[in-house]
Amino acid sequence: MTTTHAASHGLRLPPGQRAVEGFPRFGTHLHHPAPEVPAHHAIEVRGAVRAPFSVSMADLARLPRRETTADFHCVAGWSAIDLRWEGVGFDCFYREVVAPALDPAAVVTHVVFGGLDHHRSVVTIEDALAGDVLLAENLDGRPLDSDHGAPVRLVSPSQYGYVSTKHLSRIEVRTAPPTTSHGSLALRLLEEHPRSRVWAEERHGTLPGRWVRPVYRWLIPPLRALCARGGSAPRGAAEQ
Ligand SMILES: Nc1nc2c(c(=O)[nH]1)N[C@H]1C(S)=C(S)[C@@H](COP(=O)(O)O)O[C@H]1N2
Ligand SMILES: [Mo]
Repeated sequence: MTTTHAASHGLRLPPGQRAVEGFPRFGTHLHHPAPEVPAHHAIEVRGAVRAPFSVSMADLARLPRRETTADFHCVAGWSAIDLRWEGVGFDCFYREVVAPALDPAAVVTHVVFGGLDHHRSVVTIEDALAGDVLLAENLDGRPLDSDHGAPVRLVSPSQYGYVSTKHLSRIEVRTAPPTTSHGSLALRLLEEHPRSRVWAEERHGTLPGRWVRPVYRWLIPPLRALCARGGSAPRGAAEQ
């Protein structure tokens, strides 16, 4: 199945986004080089399941494949155009692998996706099961490199980039949202929206998306500088 999000009409980009050349490495953990991938990488499934279990890359390879061509939108305001992802649809993974293992009494409301670098994203079950959400292993016909989330990442093109956890190593199914402690002022300023849908400009938990646009945009150059120091060669024109 192929899903194409790239609208051919004039309203191609969601509000407040600007296209960049190429696809920069970006994120919340840029001060570190991309994590080493263990030789036998596996995704741990835990939470509202009868017992936690691991899904190896070989297990994943046995599920039906799906391709999604979509633009990728970072909350800081850059968009990478026309990326072709290939992997396993998260709805299929959920139906085939997670659902049979669920605690029978559990009513799942949220899924938490965790990465090897401890980045994590919280997604409502409705958003996680949308048809364009993938556990992606390939980008533009090649296996993911470490910049973009080797060996497997979440890709949720309708939500801001921080949802798309790279180096995916943990999937936690939950019956309530996790409680996040926004202790410091800095964390409160960058409060995530519970849905994070790009076309609704849900950039922030409490403030209107268009208000926080300029603040997030200022963050791009310092974050890119961190990326360069993190040991990974920056490529493409990331700066606005
Ligand atoms: N594991 C992990 N996943 C992550 C991040 C991160 O720092 N670590 N950053 C997020 C953010 S904010 C963005 S915009 C995208 C960037 O993806 P890219 O580096 O492939 O461009 O990854 C998201 N997923
Ligand atoms: Mo981002």
